[in-house]
Amino acid sequence: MIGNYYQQKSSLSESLILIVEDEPISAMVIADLLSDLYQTKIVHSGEEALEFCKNNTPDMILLDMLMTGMSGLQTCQTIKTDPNLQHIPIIFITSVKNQDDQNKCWEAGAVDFVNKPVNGITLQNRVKAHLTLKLQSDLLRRMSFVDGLTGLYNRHLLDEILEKTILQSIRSKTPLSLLMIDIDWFKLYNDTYGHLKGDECLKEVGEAIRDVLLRPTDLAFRYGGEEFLCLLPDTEQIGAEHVSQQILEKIAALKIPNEPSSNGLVNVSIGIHSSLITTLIQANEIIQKADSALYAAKQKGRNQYAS
Ligand code: GH3
Ligand code: MG
Ligand code: MG
Ligand code: MG
Ligand code: MG
Repeated sequence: MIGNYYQQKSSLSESLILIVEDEPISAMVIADLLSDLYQTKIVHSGEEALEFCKNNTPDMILLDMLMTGMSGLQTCQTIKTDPNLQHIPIIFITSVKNQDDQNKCWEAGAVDFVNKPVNGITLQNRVKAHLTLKLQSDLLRRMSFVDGLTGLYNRHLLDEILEKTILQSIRSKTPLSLLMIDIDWFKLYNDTYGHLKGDECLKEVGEAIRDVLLRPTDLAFRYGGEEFLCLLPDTEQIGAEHVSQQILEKIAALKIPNEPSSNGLVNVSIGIHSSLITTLIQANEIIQKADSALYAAKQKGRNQYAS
């Protein structure tokens, strides 16, 4: 769920806390202590918690240790090995005092414990402290994944997720498309209009590319100086061509003058690589293929796509 990187909660009160507790009365007591301050959701088993997390991303999980079915420990272990969920802080709420059992929870990735019966003030303060840390680390993560100039994702995030995206498309047997986009004659643009205008142009082109991508799973990155990369999961060649055509049109419609270019405007060239990946390949192999296609588009005269 990469779309999450764009969402940033601005205040603690927007936080969603998932309470996982098999005793309904205990669950209600905990929820009552927190529901005026945060969004809360109660589920009664580890299985239900995992189901809920398929479509929701809580900011914190309060987890009972002893439950019928999946134990709290097993639930914690499962969440902490899921790349989409592992950043969620988990606090165990438990009457288990046994040090060995508690050690296992720490090892599984718990951030804290609150003892039962719950002291309301202690619970509220622990939750607040850990949610504050979570908000700050989300903000840092977001900053480290976004390019400062264009607001698109950066190369750092691409490196983090491309391999996972490849694995995902092998598993789901769906084609993956990559677009490598490069502004035409951009060195001459800078030479003609100056570097600051160049920066403005990069921003506008980046925004235009992002505007074309409508599916939440489509992602746009600033790959390098004046190069952008779009990652289009579950998209075959024809879909990638359609997106590329729209990007060419959207950028043409910006009508940013670039005198040295053949039509006097800022244009881009796009290299498309689409494939149904069946065996594991390296991330840089498919980038290389999109790059070769980009080279072909440049050779054919720029302001077009090629594959
Ligand atoms: P081509 O059509 O073959 O792509 O020609 P080009 O001039 O665009 O290609 P080249 O790779 O020679 O030039 C890229 C230029 O992009 C050179 C560099 O000054 C400029 N550039 C890279 N990053 C930035 C940036 O952050 N801001 C500005 N203003 N210019 C940048
Ligand atoms: Mg219980
Ligand atoms: Mg370039
Ligand atoms: Mg170049
Ligand atoms: Mg260029």
